[in-house]
Amino acid sequence: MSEFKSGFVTIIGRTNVGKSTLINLLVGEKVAAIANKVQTTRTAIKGIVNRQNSQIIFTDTPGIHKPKHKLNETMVETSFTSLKDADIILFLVEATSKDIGKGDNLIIQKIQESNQKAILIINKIDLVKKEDLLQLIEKYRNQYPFEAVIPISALQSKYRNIILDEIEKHLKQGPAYYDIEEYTDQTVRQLAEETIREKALTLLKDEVPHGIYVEVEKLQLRKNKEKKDIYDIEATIYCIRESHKGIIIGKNGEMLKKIGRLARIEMEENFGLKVNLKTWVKVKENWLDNPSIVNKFKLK
Ligand SMILES: Nc1nc2c(ncn2[C@@H]2O[C@H](COP(=O)(O)OP(=O)(O)OP(=O)(O)O)[C@@H](O)[C@H]2O)c(=O)[nH]1
Ligand SMILES: [Mg+2]
Repeated sequence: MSEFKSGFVTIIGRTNVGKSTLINLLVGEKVAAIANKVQTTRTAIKGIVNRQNSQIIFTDTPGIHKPKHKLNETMVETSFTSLKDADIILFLVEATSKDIGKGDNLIIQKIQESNQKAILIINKIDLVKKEDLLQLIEKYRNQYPFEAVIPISALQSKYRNIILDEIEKHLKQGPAYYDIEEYTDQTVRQLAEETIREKALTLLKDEVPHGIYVEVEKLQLRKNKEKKDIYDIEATIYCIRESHKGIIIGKNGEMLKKIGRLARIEMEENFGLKVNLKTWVKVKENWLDNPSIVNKFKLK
């Protein structure tokens, strides 16, 4: 029998390049919120992959960007700190970039400082022509000695095993750190908060979704009349302005209903049981710079 291997893999990259889409693809479960907006992921999230002879623990991180407030600063700090715990780094970039930008160069510098092995993943190849992709690969290869360069689309499952096989090659002998039933380090409460926030991010525009955080106040498991398990979940969506509150609730409460409905459907699917979800909206000005709230997102 071949030896069992395990290791920690941190996924890092600029905001919106597809890191969370990739961790979900690799784990095969919804562990991280995805949105076509910048700064979707706010904290480090673990996703666990169990293979026949290995266990790989991935960490999805907030996208690297220029911080504008305390929350942003904490997010970027979390991402760079997560590099230190990694055995292998997956550096994710977008195939649509013409050159290696400032943010990507900063990440390369941090990878170098970490002294860890790094694999470059070029994502969103569905959006580019082959010759442009080859040029970008060449540029990155000249910039840093990556263990491998893998062009992918995180929307296509055929790339899953290509990435996992490559990672496995670099893993060292080690134990399974997590039970095989576990696929994330997040609690049901955190998953619920992120699901609601993801739906708000997807449905809302401009700066409204970026000023949102969600807090689950009640999470209770009970049996319904048919003796089936059901979660009663009550959550508050906090936003930074009174005008945002109006937008989140929407005309006749339509927007809030829509956010709640989509979140409930996804939670029922992911948790495998019924969910009874109630949501409220409250204003909390300046929370983005409030250390006691921002600490919630800090690396623990
Ligand atoms: N066309 C295309 N879109 C993709 C691909 N992978 C991800 N996306 C989209 O890119 C957007 C951002 O994806 P996320 O996974 O949220 O990106 P992220 O890097 O986690 O973003 P942050 O958490 O903000 O740093 C979403 O709209 C995804 O659907 C891909 O291979 N091709
Ligand atoms: Mg993300």
